[in-house]
Amino acid sequence: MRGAQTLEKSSRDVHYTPGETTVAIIGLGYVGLPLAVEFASAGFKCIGIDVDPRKVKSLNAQSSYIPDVPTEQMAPFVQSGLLSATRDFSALADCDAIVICVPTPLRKTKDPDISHILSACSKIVKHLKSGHLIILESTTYPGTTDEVILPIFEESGMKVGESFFLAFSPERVDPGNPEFKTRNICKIVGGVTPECTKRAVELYGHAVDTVLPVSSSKVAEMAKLLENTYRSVNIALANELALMCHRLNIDVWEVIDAAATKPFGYQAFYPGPGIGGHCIPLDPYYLTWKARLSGFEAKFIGLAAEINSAMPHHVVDIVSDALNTDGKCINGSRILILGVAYKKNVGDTRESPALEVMDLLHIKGARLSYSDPFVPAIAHCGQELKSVDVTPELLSEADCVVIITNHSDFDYTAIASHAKLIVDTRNAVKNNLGRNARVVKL
Ligand code: SAJ
Repeated sequence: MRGAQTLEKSSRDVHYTPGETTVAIIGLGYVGLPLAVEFASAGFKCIGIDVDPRKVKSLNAQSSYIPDVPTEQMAPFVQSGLLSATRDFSALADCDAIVICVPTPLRKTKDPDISHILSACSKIVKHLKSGHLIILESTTYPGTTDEVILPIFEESGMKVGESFFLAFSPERVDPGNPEFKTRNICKIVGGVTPECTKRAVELYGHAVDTVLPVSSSKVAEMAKLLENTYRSVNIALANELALMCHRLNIDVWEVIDAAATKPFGYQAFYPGPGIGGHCIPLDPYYLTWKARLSGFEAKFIGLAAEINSAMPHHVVDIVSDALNTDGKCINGSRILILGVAYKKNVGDTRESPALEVMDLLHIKGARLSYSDPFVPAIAHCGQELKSVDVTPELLSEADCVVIITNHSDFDYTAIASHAKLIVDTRNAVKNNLGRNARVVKL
């Protein structure tokens, strides 16, 4: 990879050796657990530290709770003692490197919430010892590593780049991605000092195929935010185009497919019911918040987030208009939601737009049910709603079927032939399906 650095090793540069080095991974979620397994498979003793006793218990019982980490891949490392988990931060005393993979959500005010990072660092500093390499992987705003975390560790009296080493390396895990896993996704690494960068590059070089050193932790923090803000902005463009095409009575999906024939200079993004997940809805706010602190208003990024977060309301408007054409209103209508996960073929409902669409429809009096093969139950308006099976009867009884998440498991031919009215926010019901239903697309 251009700019990537292969590891030129000499004895003075070797600090981390399989069989001798112990790596601590703080946070055993969808980022930390795959990383722990990669280090273990490279021969490093790996200690996972998590505040959730269930994760610790499951790992030590050789049972994986992360779909991307098969139990059969993880179990042998637990069995051999290479991989273990604990809730006790004192285990850090036996570690040489510490990687922090904790969540970075947003507060209700859409401001960054780095409390999990601060909590981890306040525990690490109690066990900080000479030679420790600490790497933050959690997505955060530029400056977190050297303006917030570094002072916490330097309270110990130790000097960064000399007695301990600190770097940032963005996680780039894409849950469910069959092609790109932790090992074969280029790892960007930016240290607080050149020696910090060098040591982090050396360590990751054992667990990841390609490592790219950059000049600072800020560059590494910013690169991650660019990656995901790029998606937010382009998805917002697709959503705004959909709003435009809806008024102009143009099929936005056909427009996008036509544009996608351009072999260069264009990447297809698609409109949808809004954006969900743990990254794209949040990351741009980390960027705009930090920019605002330095007196810069990132208008473009903020507007994109506004457009994306307005999409659930647009979906409800389309449902209302579609029912109205049938002489019905949302109030009292039986509405079946297909797919509540935040994207296709996953079971994660975090920030899922489906939940907001359902709340808005509930407020307007809809009689709601949902089906999602990946999500057996959700909390909805203070009660538990269970996923229902999609049957011909259920489809024909519904006044409107709303496709929010286009899981591959759904039988769209059957849906199109039994439903009366479909609002399709993902272009899932292709035009060529023999259908009884009237289909209204985003
Ligand atoms: N979405 C659209 N239109 C699109 C693409 C996505 O509406 O054209 C929606 C999805 O339905 C979802 C949300 O946006 O609700 C986010 O989708 P995503 O495809 O960005 O998936 P994520 O949230 O899992 O993003 C992750 C990110 N990975 C990391 O942060 C490490 C992102 O950088 C990846 O590019 C993305 O996966 C991916 O490519 O799948």
